[in-house]
Amino acid sequence: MRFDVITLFPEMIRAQSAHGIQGRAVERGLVEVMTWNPRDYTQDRHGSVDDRPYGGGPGMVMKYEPLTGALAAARVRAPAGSPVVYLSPQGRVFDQATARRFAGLQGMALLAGRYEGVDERLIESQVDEEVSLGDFVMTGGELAAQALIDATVRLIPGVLGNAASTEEESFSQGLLEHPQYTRPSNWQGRAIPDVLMSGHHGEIAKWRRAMSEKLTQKRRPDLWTAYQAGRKS
Ligand code: 4FN
Repeated sequence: MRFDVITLFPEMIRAQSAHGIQGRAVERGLVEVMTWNPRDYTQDRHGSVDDRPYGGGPGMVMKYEPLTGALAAARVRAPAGSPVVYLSPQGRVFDQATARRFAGLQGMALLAGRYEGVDERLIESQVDEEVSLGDFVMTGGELAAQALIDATVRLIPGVLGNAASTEEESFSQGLLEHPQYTRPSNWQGRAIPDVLMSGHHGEIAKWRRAMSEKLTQKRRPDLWTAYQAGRKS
């Protein structure tokens, strides 16, 4: 899968595709991440990527021309059918189902904003979908793009060593994870639950399931409600 990211800070995007599971996926040719900087597509002598908002007010707005230039260049390289996704607080909140949908694509272009955002006409004419990371104020869309890429890449077949680990984990089924423990079995007087030492795989699975359900009910009643609704259908 290929990601084309339009950003004024390409180093931010490159940093994460150089490390960990994403780094290995890139090395193995399963994932390609390319950045396009609007700064390289400026029209005026000063190379400005932002300008004052019509109607006045604080802050600056990302200019249409440098963005459309960067997007046009990205589109030449992007696989056919790649949607243009704008990371923005106006978008639908990103979730695991959306990550799954994106992981089925050949490619996608991600637009990360800065300042107060981008000229609305660019969104109307060039953006296929808006996606938000959540309800908080950020200074740029890069971190949201990184989060989207991270969650999507690990779902691409072959990226994680063990195919089971992607969808077997509780969260993929809509539940929180049960508590995890590793050695030593007794740490400063704190022992681990006996069942985990029993070697009884059926009992361990039952305990983990029960813990996942209890934790989800208590901490995330919204997830619990959605999980129960999903089970019935
Ligand atoms: N943020 C809100 C209301 C009004 C503005 C913002 C805000 C960065 C380019 C957008 C923020 C949050 C989640 C992108 C927030 C996200 C952004 C995101 C984002 C610079 C313009 C801006 C939601 C609090 C009501 C700045 C809330 N997911 N504007 O943050 O890009 O993707």
